[in-house]
Amino acid sequence: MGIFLNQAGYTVNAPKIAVTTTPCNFQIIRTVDQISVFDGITTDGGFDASSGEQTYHIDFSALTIPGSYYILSGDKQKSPTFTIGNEVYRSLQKDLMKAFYYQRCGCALTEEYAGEYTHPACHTAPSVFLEDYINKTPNPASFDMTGGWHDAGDYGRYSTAASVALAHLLYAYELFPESFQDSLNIPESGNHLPDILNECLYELKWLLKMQAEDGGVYHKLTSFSHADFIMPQDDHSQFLIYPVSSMAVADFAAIMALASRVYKPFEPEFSETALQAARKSWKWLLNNPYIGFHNPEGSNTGEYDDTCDLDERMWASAEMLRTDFGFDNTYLEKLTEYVLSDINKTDFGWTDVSGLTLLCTLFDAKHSAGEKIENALKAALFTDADKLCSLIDAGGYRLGMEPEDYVWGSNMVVCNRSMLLILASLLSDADHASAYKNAALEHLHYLLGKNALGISYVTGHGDNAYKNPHNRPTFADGIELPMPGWVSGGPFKTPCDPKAIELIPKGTAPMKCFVDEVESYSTNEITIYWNSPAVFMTAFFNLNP
Ligand code: G3I
Ligand code: 9MR
Ligand code: ZN
Repeated sequence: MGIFLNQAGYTVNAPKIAVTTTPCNFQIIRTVDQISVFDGITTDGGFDASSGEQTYHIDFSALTIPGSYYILSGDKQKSPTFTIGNEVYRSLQKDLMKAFYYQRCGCALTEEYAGEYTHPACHTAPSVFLEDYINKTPNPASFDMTGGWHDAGDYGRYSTAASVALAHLLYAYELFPESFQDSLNIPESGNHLPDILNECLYELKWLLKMQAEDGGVYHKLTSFSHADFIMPQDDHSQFLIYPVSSMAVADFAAIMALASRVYKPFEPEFSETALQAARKSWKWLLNNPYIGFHNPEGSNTGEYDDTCDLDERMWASAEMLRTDFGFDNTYLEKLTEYVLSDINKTDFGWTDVSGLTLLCTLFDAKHSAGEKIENALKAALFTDADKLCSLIDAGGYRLGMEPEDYVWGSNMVVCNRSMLLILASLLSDADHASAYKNAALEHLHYLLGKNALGISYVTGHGDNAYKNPHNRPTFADGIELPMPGWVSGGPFKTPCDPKAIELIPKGTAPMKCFVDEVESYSTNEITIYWNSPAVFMTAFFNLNP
């Protein structure tokens, strides 16, 4: 039961289709005066495999007058309120981006910038190598590894997760710079950098500390076990430098090459440092095989284990080629080898970063990779984009998702697919561009409430936004509402935390396997790389309403 729609709202000329599960007449009521401004009857939306529901569509695309509304059905169901207007995603984008500031580690969050979500500096003690910690080495070497963003609801900092989040943000800035003019009210605001670059610099400077002398990059910096549900400044556990993984090295080379390019006009010195760091890690990659990562016995912090590093290496080669063209022939050699192999080319998550290759290469104004590689990447992009469009037309909730796609962090899959469709839209002719754009937009609608639970998966945005993210400060700070602008991981078809297992009956349809409970880390955590693709999406739609 219910009427499900984007609770943040719709841009004026966007198609607007809400979903419900019973056929009915409907009216659209303007909230200022409670007057009905539009009416109609539902159409058959078909069976939706991911929700297990027969759906009906409420199409009000023809309503293009800006304002605030809700839908009232013949059987007296009322939808959440929504706005029509071309600025509807502006505060959303700002909050999604500001969220990264709240993750800053190693500095105090002051009232001026953090409002009520203040806390003193956290995790400022020196770190030691995991090996020394396990062997209880007397007087172990210790290092200043402070800074960066907390990864998620935990206090760890992980190189691959960091790189992927940074990539979504820096590419968003590179493609849609006009969308990042608003101040985020962070300590650096008003300086010579746009705030997205100020915020990313905080993470990049930390990430540089994760590079070893020989160009290797440590996989993660975490405590041995997750902290209790306490504020970050109260977590005094020893932070540990875990071993190098080849995924971390390749992601590092890629993100430093990208950063070197993006920061060059603003911070030439940092740009040069990033380039030198990238070259060093590239060399490491040429001389070393795949090195995986697993936690040692007894350690339960995030693993980000990955059995294949070819997609990371492919992305690194693309970025090195574009930023450092002409410096080293191996960039193009390697890129050619990977792109012409049969590895996937279209994912944007932390396990599979292959799509970032496409993002880097197809938007390179110098066309450093050449036509053959560009064509191979384009073919992969459009094949997948068209598949997603067919899925949207086949599913009642109009989403490029299948039941098996509801993995841990399914909202990232949703956002990543939207990114892919946005790229397809940017790279195609006017006719096709609008179809891909509308397909991408359906994913934003899903995230903000057009889903079988009618939940907005962004804190503070929507009448029925979730409120209890698995986030340590949210639990420990004693403040009623969570910080705004956090994307939840979302439905997970096989939830594996005790709270979700207790509350979600076996056999529940994938799209409904979610609980808004602070304990549910497998359905309701937050992370930097679930927010970052949402920033990418909203930056595009704010510029192209
Ligand atoms: O790779 C397989 C794939 O082959 C298979 O089809 C699919 C079906 O379920 O599963 C895939 O593996 C999943 C993997 O993520 C990659 O998507 C695992 O089942 C799933 O358990 C795993 O979840 C990860 C989770 O950590 C547990 O390792 C999440 O993606 C990842 O976002 C999450 O990350 C945690 C960090 O460890 C710690 N910090 C918080 C963060 C968010 O919860
Ligand atoms: O809180 C942790 C969350 O950030 C991680 O994503 C998750 C998987 O690594 O683990 C959570 O911590 C749980 C731990 O794994 C098991 N004991 C309960 C912890 C949460 O209350
Ligand atoms: Zn911290």
